[in-house]
Amino acid sequence: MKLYSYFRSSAAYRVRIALNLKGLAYETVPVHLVKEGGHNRRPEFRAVNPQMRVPALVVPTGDVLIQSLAIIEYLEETHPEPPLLPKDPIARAKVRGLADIIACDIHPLNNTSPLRYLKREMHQEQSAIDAWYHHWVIEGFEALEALVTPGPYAWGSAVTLADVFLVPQVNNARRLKVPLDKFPKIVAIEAACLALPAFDRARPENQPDAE
Ligand SMILES: N[C@@H](CCC(=O)N[C@@H](CS)C(=O)NCC(=O)O)C(=O)O
Repeated sequence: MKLYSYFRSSAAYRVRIALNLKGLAYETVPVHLVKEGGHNRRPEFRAVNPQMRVPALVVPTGDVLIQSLAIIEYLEETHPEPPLLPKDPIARAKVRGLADIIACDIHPLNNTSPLRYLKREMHQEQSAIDAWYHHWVIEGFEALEALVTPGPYAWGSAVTLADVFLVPQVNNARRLKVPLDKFPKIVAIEAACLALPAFDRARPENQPDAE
């Protein structure tokens, strides 16, 4: 498989973790999201993913899959072991709910395109953009801190989709200097996950395009 990725992209980081957890080999194709206005905007990448975002995964059929959640669900369906969702339907919905806080409510407000739009089109100062970023992360993390049940992972003793989404978002929050002292459970879950080789190998600094 071929993963179009950028070392700092938290959405690509999710897919890297899932591929590693499932023990699946893949080749990284780096797409620089910043240099020269973003290599993701070049026609050759637009032909891969018309949305011009990473991740995109080329699977063995030759199909290109986009959107980290859809990609990870494909991996779960084609390679069910180890499972990323519990068996019980209620627990599955709760784990999906944790992942969705990040995928649907935190990340879309804070990712590259909206932040760039605030700066260029809305002419906001960097301090206002940072305040916006911090606000949405803190609001989402407050909910997550109340909902997770570390044991030591976000949903008990097995790694789930919730951890796959949480660890990259925490990495992002650290990079943008969001104070994490109010979130001891989240920080403990991150530490437990990063002790696993599948998470460690997926870290931004361990990618071939890391700067
Ligand atoms: N919802 C998408 C988000 C993908 C996304 O926004 N990726 C960012 C990097 S984290 C990106 O490629 N941004 C480039 C841009 O917006 O120009 C997913 O989960 O895959």
